Amino acid sequence: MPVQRTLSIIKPDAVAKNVIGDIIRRFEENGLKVIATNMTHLSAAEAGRFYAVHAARPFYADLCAFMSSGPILAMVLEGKNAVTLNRQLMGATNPKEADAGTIRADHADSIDANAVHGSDSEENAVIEINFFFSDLDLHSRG
Ligand code: DGI
Repeated sequence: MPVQRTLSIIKPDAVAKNVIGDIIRRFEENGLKVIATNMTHLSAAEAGRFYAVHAARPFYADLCAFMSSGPILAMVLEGKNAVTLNRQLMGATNPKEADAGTIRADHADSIDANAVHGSDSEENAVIEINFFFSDLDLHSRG
């Protein structure tokens, strides 16, 4: 399995619930390494740029408002099969459909406030990592 990088975001709801540590523990226990972190508070316009792919969807305005409602923790995770592994640890977008034991099953309240984001492909991971980080911020640890 290839070593990959992926972008993870702990969203405003999960930051507010003080479960940053629990979420990172799950990544580390499953072989993913945190190689960059950035706690930031997006403006609605910045959230809109990040989620531009969803601009035509009915939930776009709510999504941008939610993602800019408080601080988030953006991270780069590195490890074997990181993109898919992170998505598995996150669980389904709608927490009602998320498998037991996943981050969203345990910490998400709704399809809007669903605790975490994870890149859905290696291609998008590169784009999303570049949104938050420069090369100099990434600290690969082998
Ligand atoms: O990659 P995901 O976060 O699992 O899902 P996504 O990329 O399809 O959508 C991005 C976010 O947009 C998702 O985490 C929550 C929101 N979203 C997606 N589909 C819906 C939605 N929000 C509402 N209210 N309704 C939806 O159908």
